[in-house]
Amino acid sequence: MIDINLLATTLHKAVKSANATEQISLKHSITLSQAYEIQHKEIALRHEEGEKLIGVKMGFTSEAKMLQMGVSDMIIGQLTSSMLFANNDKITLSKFIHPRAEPEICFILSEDIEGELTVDEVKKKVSGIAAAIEIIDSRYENFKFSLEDVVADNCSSAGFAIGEIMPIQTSLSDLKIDLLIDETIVESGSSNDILGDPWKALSAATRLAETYKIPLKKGMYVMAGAATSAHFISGHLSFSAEIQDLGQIGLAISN
Ligand code: OOG
Ligand code: MG
Repeated sequence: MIDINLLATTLHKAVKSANATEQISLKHSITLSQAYEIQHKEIALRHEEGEKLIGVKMGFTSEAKMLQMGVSDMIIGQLTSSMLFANNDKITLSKFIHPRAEPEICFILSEDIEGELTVDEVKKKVSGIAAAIEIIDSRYENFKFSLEDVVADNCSSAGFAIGEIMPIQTSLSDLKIDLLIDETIVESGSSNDILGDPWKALSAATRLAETYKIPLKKGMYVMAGAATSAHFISGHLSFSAEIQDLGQIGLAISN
């Protein structure tokens, strides 16, 4: 028997204590829909502590990420108010377990969305686009997981920051995307690496949000998923994302 509440509480404690926990799949076999139930329960525990849902994130929308983590399906996670940082904020490493950074594109929703929308439809539901950086921090030992494990762990969501919000450009074709650590480029990719077109990630987010009952509301952030593989940030001073036409966003690191 799977105890959804217990598994969610264990993951929530791992978040709060910044101590890794064992992969669920080593002991239990859970389905994808049970994994999303655990994710929802962990988010409910955050709500009880006063956090708010402020967006969603897509995961594994690029081949680079699928290869790096050894999984091959798109996933959706939930972004809460405690995860949002402002440009140049200093993050405290001890609040994370083994954080990694990855460069992303973020959409801001101009209206509530219900149901699955096509690429053409989602383009009319966005008020702005920004360069973004995501901090992922798997709550599992050694950053190892199955697809169900990572979904239960809210897709490793731990932090994010967005740059200046830009007006919508309907073509996000072939924009250069760089991840910098200590001001040196460590990964380079293209917006085309995100499902061939980041707008497809937003359309996919509407499908997964509908399937797994995650509300998409006006003003929410939707992260399209990393274009490159992610890098550990421990031992460094800063990291940033630079995206052609969208600008840059960076965070500083303290111990
Ligand atoms: C899971 C999160 C994946 C992305 O952008 O593909 C993700 C992980 O790699 O830990 O955020
Ligand atoms: Mg990501």
